[in-house]
Amino acid sequence: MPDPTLAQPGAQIDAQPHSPGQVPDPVLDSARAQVVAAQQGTPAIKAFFDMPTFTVTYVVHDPHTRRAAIIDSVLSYDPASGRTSREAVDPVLAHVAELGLSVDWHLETHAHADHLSAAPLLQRELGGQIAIGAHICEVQKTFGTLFNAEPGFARDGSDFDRLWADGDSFRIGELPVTVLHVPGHTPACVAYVIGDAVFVGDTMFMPDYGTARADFPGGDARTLFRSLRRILELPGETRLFMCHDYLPEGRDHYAWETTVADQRRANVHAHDGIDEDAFVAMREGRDRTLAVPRLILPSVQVNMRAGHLPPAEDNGVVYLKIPVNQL
Ligand SMILES: N[C@@H](CCC(=O)N[C@@H](CS)C(=O)NCC(=O)O)C(=O)O
Ligand SMILES: [Fe+2]
Repeated sequence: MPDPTLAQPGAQIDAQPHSPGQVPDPVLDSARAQVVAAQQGTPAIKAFFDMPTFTVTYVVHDPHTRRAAIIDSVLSYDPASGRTSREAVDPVLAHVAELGLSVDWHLETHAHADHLSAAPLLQRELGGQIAIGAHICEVQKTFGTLFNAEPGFARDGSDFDRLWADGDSFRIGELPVTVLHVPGHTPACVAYVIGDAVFVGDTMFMPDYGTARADFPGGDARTLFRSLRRILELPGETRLFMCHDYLPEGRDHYAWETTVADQRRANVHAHDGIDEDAFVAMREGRDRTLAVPRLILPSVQVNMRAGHLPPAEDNGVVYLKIPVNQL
């Protein structure tokens, strides 16, 4: 029986831009051309759903070379005890070992506010480089100040091995990758266009859930709308992989894969025909009702350091801080 978490390649691809009046966007043109060219060389994608944080980690590999990337890994964390554990990473490591993959990249779509990244742990075990969008420096400045981080905490992105600018491209084995800067949820969000698949991070969620919140520091609803609609200019058959699923009412199973065409037709917050002002009013209104994520304080102070814990104190113990009455 086929593994339902192993995504299948898409069908015929529509190469034409959707909106004739759209402003020139050479980065998007090159991403669109890449999606078309990749029809014959689609990545193998395995999803791992972390139920405690509703996060999807992906292992993406080139079937020809077995070179791989791990996107948005999760280090399990119990805030009551302050304990980290390998619960979420062990199945990822088992998959990598079973298929004999060589992991070149640990890709973050953004500095997550709801879970700790496992990138350093995976890097220790598998090698590879940790990468995130270049605007992470803004996130590091904001949260470095909030957490009154030690003077040695670099706020220039140098904790990461690689910082992506909009339009950067690289390869996973023979698979072409284009990075799209898609701010709005956070200033540093990126989406990874890998062959014919896009890992959208926290821009949009499944069509029946809608979109990511835009009320974190440096977030902006109008910017988010432009970013997600930019992704939706890719060909209709382009496969889109979400970073979270929060199981909306009316659905009884978690889901994380959809297409550009499905989002354009059915995304409850941002389908074709919803204009920017209407989206912004909806998004800002909804954001006022959302609680602060359960793990935002531990997550951000670790993820701003590329997933590394803060330095140990002189007793050898690592502490995470809780700023009181600040959020
Ligand atoms: N209940 C979750 C919510 C986490 C959350 O706020 N997730 C962000 C993405 S990092 C989001 O956009 N959520 C949209 C929503 O909750 O409607 C938690 O506490 O961890
Ligand atoms: Fe997020």
